[in-house]
Amino acid sequence: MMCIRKNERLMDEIGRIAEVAGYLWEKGWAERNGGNISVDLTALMGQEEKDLPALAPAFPLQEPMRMLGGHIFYVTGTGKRMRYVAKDPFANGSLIRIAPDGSSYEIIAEQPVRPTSELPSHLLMHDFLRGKGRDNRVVLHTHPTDIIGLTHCKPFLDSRTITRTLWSMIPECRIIVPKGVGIVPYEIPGTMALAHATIRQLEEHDVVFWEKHGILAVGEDIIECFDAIDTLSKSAQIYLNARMAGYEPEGMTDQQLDDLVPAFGL
Ligand code: 2HA
Ligand code: ZN
Repeated sequence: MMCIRKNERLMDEIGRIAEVAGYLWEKGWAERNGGNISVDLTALMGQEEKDLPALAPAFPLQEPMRMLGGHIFYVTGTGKRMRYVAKDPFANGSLIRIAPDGSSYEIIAEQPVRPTSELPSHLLMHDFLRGKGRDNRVVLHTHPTDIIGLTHCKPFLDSRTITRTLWSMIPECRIIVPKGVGIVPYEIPGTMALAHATIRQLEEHDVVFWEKHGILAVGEDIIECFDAIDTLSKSAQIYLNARMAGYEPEGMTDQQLDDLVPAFGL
């Protein structure tokens, strides 16, 4: 019997997913089943692994994912908790294979765990970024308290304003999130409307804030996606702590921010 656990590179990547799931819980960003992760593992799998039999009948997708035919993803499970994904990623998530025409998916390993309610969003992000020729492998969604808090403040529901504010709290933020953040006005979680509004923001950004809900980051590496969110959260905390202490933080100047561009080759 084919056993994906013998594939070391695959298991290393699953290990990184579990590591990040643990951070999301420790950070307090993953109450109950909050947040979800998907990672494209296709490049790490051999043909026999890619051809594993389905564990359940195929599930149709609301929209065909034409760029994702034959791709295999690890996806956290619907209703599953990050703190348990950290301990047992295969009991709290599964590997899914997209049909060659992109119209459906099958669960192929290790247990028949149904994917996250945000699967439509995740797959649309992967499909969109592949269509743009980007080797996007990771979509990470989580609920950072400080960042969600900022999205309850109208003036911050503007990409330029929130990006400028968060960048100016610490130099690292300008360096680690060089494209700034996009803003998606409130939409019902798990809907295609939310997914489509998000891909419009991914034209220019790798990190998007969902109003009164959370944050979504895309990229090639799950640790780097986590780092981007972590750095934005740090900036948000500095800003909010200053406001709670009764002063408006000064922030770095435009010149100080601009000087980072040549210094770090941004
Ligand atoms: O998985 O975070 O957005 C639960 C959610 C939905
Ligand atoms: Zn969410």
